[in-house]
Amino acid sequence: MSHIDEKLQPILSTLLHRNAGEKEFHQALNEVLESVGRVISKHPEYAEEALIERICEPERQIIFRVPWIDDNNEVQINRGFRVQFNSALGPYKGGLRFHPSVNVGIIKFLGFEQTFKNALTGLPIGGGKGGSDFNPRGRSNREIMRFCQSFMMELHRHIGEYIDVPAGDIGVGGREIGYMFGIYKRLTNRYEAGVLTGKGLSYGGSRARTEATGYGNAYFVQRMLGTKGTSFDGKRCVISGSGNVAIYAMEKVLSFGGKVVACSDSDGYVVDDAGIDLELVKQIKEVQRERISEYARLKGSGCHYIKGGSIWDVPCDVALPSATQNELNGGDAKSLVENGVIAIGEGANMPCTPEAVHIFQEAGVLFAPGKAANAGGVATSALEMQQNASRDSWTFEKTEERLAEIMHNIHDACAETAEEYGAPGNYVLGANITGFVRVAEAMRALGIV
Ligand code: NDP
Ligand code: 2IT
Repeated sequence: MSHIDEKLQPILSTLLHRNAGEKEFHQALNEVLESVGRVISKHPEYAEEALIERICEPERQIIFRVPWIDDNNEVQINRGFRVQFNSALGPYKGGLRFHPSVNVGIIKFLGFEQTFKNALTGLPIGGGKGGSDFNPRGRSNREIMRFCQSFMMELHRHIGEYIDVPAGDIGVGGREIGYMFGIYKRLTNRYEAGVLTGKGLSYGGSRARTEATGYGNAYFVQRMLGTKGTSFDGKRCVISGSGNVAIYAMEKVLSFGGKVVACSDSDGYVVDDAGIDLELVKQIKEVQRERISEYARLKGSGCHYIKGGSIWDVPCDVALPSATQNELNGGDAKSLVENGVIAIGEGANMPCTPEAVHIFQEAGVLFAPGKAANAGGVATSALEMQQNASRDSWTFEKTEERLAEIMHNIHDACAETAEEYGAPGNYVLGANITGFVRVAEAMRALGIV
């Protein structure tokens, strides 16, 4: 709590107390309130009418039972969540995560971050997040379908194109969105395309949504590198994870002339000094749904797989953590800095611990926080909602052009705000303040609701 403005300290202690044990939510609250301290000394009106307390309290939290039957005819029970955090700027918007680690604190941290991220996009979307502690690993297609159907059997009454629009996140991709859209359509008897995003192209999805988060992160970091007169061209990059965000970050980094030398999953990482073969990663992860160790087995010489360990020991110029929260700690940050890293772009949500962020900033490493750098996914989701609302479908080129423009605008807004608040180059401060002010302005106009 040491860096928090005095006026905000009692607010933060109350928040920590009434959200006891929710450590990821505490971490996100700490980080945002640290930045907000600077705003209220300039604009005391944002600390009036309990605005900060209201912004930190989700509008609605839904927790439900998800019973389903596995392939052995056994009944399984999971817990479902949807936290509708803030609707000042538009319908709640944010992904669904299926992972055994999911709990209410994780969904609240994600929903809180999402609120400011969505504000940064400049598009009319509020913030929300949901998911389940369901573990998709090793489950058959039919089990995944039955789980998605049971999950939506409850969730459908809480969502809608003008209410709350979920999408994917960890463990939820095109297959799961398809199953959830199918059962939503049946339950409601409505072809309401705008109720979910990340849909397949055959039934109302947007081109470039699959690619958007990873591409967006690469666009953001490319622009950030540009402020120092450099670019991805010729740079060695390490990208953690090998899911949706990681794969398409690799694709765009390659097209910018960078070289990706390592990627991972939760079991270990692969290093391929010749450059990761993206088509092979796609085949293993998107088609076969296999482990990343398969990559080393199929690729053979020149490439090695390290079980466990830390991918951040691999020397690189640019690191894009794209797996999960707190995957990069202080020790990892130190070894990256010692190995000469110049830029970090958070593809995942809150992948760097506060200690790691501090180390990067002290060392003068360019640091792009997740709520800015990975906003391209949700921004393109909002473009999918636009296309659905106008019963239109844009080309890949047009959609990607909009995405690139949005990422550049987010970058520039964060950089300008950081300057305005006397901390040039501090994108964490820039992102938190820009997002906060946009939500706060709307909330002030809407009265105490
Ligand atoms: P995927 O499920 O497609 O991929 C997740 C990847 O991260 C997998 O390689 C997975 O490995 C690894 N991973 C997941 N959990 C852990 C863990 N606890 N420890 C180590 N590795 C882990 O998810 P996405 O690519 O969609 O999401 C990745 C991150 O990006 C998340 O933080 C998500 O919130 C964020 N994000 C996603 C967006 C999107 O549009 N999809 C938008 C913005 C942010 P394994 O297979 O072994 O579990
Ligand atoms: O964290 C995120 O921004 C996402 N998982 C994407 C959310 C969305 O609604 O597209």
